[in-house]
Amino acid sequence: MIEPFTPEPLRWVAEDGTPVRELPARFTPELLRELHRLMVQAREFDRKLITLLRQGRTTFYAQSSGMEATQVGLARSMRVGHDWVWPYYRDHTLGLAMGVSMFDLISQCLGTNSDLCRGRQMPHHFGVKAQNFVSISSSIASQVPPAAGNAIAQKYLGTDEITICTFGDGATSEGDWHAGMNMAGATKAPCLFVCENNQWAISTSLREQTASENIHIKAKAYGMPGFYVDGNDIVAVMEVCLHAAEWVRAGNGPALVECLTYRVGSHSNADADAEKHYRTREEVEEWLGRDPITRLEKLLEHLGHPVSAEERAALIAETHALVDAEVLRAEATGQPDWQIMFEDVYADMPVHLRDQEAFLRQEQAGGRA
Ligand SMILES: Cc1ncc(C[n+]2csc(CCOP(=O)(O)OP(=O)(O)O)c2C)c(N)n1
Ligand SMILES: [Mg+2]
Repeated sequence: MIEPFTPEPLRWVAEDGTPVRELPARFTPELLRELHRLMVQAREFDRKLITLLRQGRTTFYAQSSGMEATQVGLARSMRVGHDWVWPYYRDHTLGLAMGVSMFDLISQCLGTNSDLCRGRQMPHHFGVKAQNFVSISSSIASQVPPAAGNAIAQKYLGTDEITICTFGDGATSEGDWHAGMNMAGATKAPCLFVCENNQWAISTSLREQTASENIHIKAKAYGMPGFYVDGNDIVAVMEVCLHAAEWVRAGNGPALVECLTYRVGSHSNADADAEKHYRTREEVEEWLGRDPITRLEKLLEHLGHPVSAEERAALIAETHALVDAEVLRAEATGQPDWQIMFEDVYADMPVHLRDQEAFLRQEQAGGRA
């Protein structure tokens, strides 16, 4: 039994890698190594995409470094392609761990012809139909009411699908968040809300964000259980999310999971060198010392299945090579033509858009007479 509303985050693995609760049988060395692989790949994906940003090949990126256990753990506790995910903009690691290909992600970031949205979305705001991974919106918490609506529809249709809705700590101050939570609670909709509490909303700290002691206690007001979990302990994240998802799937209504983690990098390319402006280097160093990948490596070592330095180096090199190859493959498909911005929305294009398209066509042909 996993208790909601605990004063401290639930944890399975201590920072030194020793289990503090019995490790469930599903955590075989093979699974733990697979989780490790996904987390290292995600970390290196961040590094490579930041390089692409600096080269001017993409224009926006929000890294998830430090938050890999939260996103990979959540991904591995859902039924991919069956459940529906309403994510937020830092969730590319969630997508990767759900099986979204690096090629699709990179194509979206570069806005090439191979991009599933063909360059119409802001970079790093992808959506992929195969995984029921709904298009990301930049407007904080705007995904929460439609996620509740999605779950209400699932309930009325009588499916055993559930909806998973993610957001940051900052999102919980938005009106949309409360409206969505209230709707899901009042209708007992099958929605698993997951707060990726990285303790900062750009430059606003968690303490400035809310007078509540933590985020998960807010669930009480909406008639749902709130679970508090160490978001840098992948075993804990998976166990709690699996438990909460099963509870939701069984028809009990929604649940909230708060994963306590930390964003070790900048918020996005809009605020490089974050700690110089709003947080101390000491704070960042402290959380770098609680790295989720290192903790999993220590657990594997404790269990007698260590990841060697050579294996880790090979995995990093392999990821870099894969990203490089997929960038070239995506760029080779070229940039979408300007006309595509008028396509795929209306079956019959409204008159104002027809006028705009005609205007642009004339401009492209050398300007108006
Ligand atoms: C409605 C709205 N208000 C403000 C912003 C500007 N903004 C972008 S990200 C962000 C911080 C969000 O923090 P959090 O929800 O904790 O997510 P994190 O970036 O930490 O993962 C803000 C205020 C926005 N995108 N949308
Ligand atoms: Mg945050």
